[in-house]
Amino acid sequence: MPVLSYFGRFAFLAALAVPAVLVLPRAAAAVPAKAQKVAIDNFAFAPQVIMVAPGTTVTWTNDDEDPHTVTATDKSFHSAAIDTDESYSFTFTRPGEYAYFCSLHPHMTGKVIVKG
Ligand SMILES: [Cu+2]
Repeated sequence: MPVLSYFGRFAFLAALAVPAVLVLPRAAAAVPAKAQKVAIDNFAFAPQVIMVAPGTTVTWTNDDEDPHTVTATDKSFHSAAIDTDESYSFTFTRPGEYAYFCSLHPHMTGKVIVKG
């Protein structure tokens, strides 16, 4: 029967297409993995200000001989003391400006700007 065969083909294609339509927007909305590095060197964060996309994981690595921390001014993130050659990571999901400092040396300041 040509009509059934046509319908059968349509149903088969529709069965393939519907899941694709349901899945694709979710895949497109998923935040791709992003990473950004900040060095802690000579009692300073370098670069001092960075701009990242939402979903970015920022990793601070201490290149100094002294321990440092990465402490958000609004307390939204806070590392423990980071020793020489150790690192701390935080993933920024929400747009905004995140000022931070080193709680051991408060004159050390930096900022992460998360922009969508
Ligand atoms: Cu410090």
